[in-house]
Amino acid sequence: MSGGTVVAGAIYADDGRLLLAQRAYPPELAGLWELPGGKVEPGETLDQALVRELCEELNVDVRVGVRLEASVRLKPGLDMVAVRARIVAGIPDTTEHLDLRWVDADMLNAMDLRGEIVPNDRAWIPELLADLRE
Ligand code: 9L3
Ligand code: MG
Repeated sequence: MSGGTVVAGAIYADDGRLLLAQRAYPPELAGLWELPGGKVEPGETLDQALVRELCEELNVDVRVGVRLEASVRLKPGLDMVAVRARIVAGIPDTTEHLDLRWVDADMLNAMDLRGEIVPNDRAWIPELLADLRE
């Protein structure tokens, strides 16, 4: 149950903003904001897993882009990576999350300072801010 990889999507809209999703569980993460995603299943590539997860969680079809540099050790044997993506079909919907929000650099930075981001996802904030400020 412990081995594997979690893949998360840094989804950018055409206007440059980034999609954040508010976790509903577990209790210690509920209410905090993350890059949406989930576990890579046996036999899947990272990209395939991200497409599946974002379809399941947000009801959108995405085109996968370039990975973020930072990877995160969630626990021994379970690592998390993030991949940039764009929506090619659908409008993001909450099936598993409490809420969704499109943010620019200032909004993301303010949310981080207020402690509203899932702690593990904070490793990506420098790269996300750089993308958003491009
Ligand atoms: N996790 C952390 N940040 C994220 C994602 C998608 C997931 N951006 C952590 C939370 C859970 C584990 O990875 O402990 C599995 O994620 P999920 O399947 O509950 O989304
Ligand atoms: Mg998930």
